[in-house]
Amino acid sequence: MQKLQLKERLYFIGDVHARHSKLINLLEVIDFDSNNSNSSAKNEQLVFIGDLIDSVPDCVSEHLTLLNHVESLVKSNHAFCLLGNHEFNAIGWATQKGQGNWARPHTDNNRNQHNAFLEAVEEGSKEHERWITWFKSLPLFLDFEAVKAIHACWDEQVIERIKPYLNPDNSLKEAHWLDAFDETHELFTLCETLLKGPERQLPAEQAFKDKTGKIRTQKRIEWWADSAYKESIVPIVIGHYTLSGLPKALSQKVVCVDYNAAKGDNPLVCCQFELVPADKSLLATNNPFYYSNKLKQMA
Ligand SMILES: [Mn+2]
Repeated sequence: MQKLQLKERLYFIGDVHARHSKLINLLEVIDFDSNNSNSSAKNEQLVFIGDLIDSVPDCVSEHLTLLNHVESLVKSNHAFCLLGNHEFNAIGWATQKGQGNWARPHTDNNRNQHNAFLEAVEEGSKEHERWITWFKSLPLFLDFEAVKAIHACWDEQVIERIKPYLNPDNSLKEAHWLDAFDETHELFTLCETLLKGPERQLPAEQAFKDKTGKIRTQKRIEWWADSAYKESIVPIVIGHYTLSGLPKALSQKVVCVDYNAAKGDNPLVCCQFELVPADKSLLATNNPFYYSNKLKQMA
């Protein structure tokens, strides 16, 4: 993996799901102003945990301002941004595999998962292409040595196995995007585990409908509490699991920063980590959370 240009402190920001106004508000709360050299931003960096985009119709207008903002923060080394399953799926939707076939099938359900993004960029436009190209450049995981980050699941064996498919910056090599959506290719399962989390097969009578109406025959595993996953030496930060209530660590070593900012006036959450001085005994449970003020519902 290529060497990261790090500062002293990191803020891991949960799944934004196109809520740009909540991000603006959160950056005020932590006094992070990349344009002001007196702001604490000079010693700090943000880590977006993935899932910048969403389907909610009332956030169409926030997609482009959010994407432009995050891209410029990444370019200026004020931030890192991980690939989330929503960006991953959007890439598959926009990737053609020969004659009218798409890496991710153009079903209504697959469209509905990111139709606000498609509407915001205008599907098939140059703007659409530009953001798909940027999504493809995002890393699948980041190792900051004192702390690690990934969208859904840090699985050491899967990470070792996926490395040959990755560029030095941990983005997927251009030649392998079709394989990532091919269920018969090992890359499909590797990506599913890292970006969507491991699942287990349910008995037929326990199948359920998810929030999009799709019948699910598999259930997400709480991998951080599963003995099959060896406890990491350093803390791991994830998003993806849409928690509720007051932010707290999932375990001694795993923090999730996704508190469902997509919905209503739920806050956008971030968690702070100190890199200097690097504390090797760092426990995830010691790190403070910050969250955007609850926004008044716009009439
Ligand atoms: Mn997700």
